[in-house]
Amino acid sequence: MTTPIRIAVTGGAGQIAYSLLFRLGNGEVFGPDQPVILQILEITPAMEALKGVVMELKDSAQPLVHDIIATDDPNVAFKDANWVILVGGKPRGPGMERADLLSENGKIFVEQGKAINDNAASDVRIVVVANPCNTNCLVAKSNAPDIPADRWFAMTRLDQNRAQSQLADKAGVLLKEVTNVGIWGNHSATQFPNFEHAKISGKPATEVITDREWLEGEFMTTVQKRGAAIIAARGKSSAASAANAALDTIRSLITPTPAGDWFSAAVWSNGNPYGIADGIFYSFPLRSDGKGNWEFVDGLELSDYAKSKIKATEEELLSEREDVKTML
Ligand code: NAX
Repeated sequence: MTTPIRIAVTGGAGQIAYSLLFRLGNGEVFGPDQPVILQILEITPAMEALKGVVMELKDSAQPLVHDIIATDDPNVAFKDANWVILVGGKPRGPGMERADLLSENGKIFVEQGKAINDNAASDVRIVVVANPCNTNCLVAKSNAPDIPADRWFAMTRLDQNRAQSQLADKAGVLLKEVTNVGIWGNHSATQFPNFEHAKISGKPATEVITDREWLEGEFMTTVQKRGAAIIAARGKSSAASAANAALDTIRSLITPTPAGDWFSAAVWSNGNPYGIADGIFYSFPLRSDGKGNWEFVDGLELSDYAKSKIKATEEELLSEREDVKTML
């Protein structure tokens, strides 16, 4: 029998986890023959709610789920974990400044980075979803000195999926016709959803959608501010689409990237070919060999417009790093 893989998920009683947990054990990501053990972390006050989620997971009777561990101890949750999906965090409260949000979440990621370092499996890979995800990832990675830098990812896949969908709608084509969408920088309103290298049916997107004003205007702001638009419409932040993007991120890392295409995640910036500063988690277009190795997509020529965008989001990440420097 195939040995189960252990997947740790934090924020297990939250809304993203409520979509995510039920799809980790149904075979769609790791395959129909790969059993999983779910190791779910919550804070102590949410353990009762987590109990209910565990009951529902059991009631889903997914044959690939070999065990479910629910705990409020990070050392238990991350024990021997092959994948860690960090979803749990503190939301921005009323009157909270960005620096407060960074520092409140930073404390969580110091502790969790250490616990991952001390407990996870030697092949562990970590995807950070909780916001501000790029800088949370930086804090956790900085507190996990034994884990190689290339195992850490902050999620910008939801932005990529949003951008792909906007381009497909505008061009009136099926989603699969839109490729080479890359998200650059921070998962925030400064991100650059790069339409200049995107393709639609194999042609440059800018040749298919000739309305440059729409691309630089409505397209960009729709992607950058989609999170707020969903809150305004639904009264709650995006959850199912965020869980879906986390699964897409993992799938992209464990399957070879189709020839000529790429996907996005924020990764350790050292060694990037675009002159972005070292020592931050910055989203780039990436390719994976499907065996756990990824590389930067090299050689993309950036226009002056693109250069100004990728710089602005780099500056924001450098300033976020400044805000958490005591935790690194
Ligand atoms: P919820 O508030 O529904 O759930 C978060 C859960 O995390 C809560 O149950 C809370 O008790 C738990 N938690 C808090 N501190 C914890 C800790 N130290 N250890 C373990 N669990 C802890 O939020 P949800 O809607 O699920 O969103 C989770 C995170 O994803 C938020 O930070 C959110 O901002 C972020 N998002 C990131 C996105 C991305 O694209 N990267 C998009 C969606 C989402 O906004």
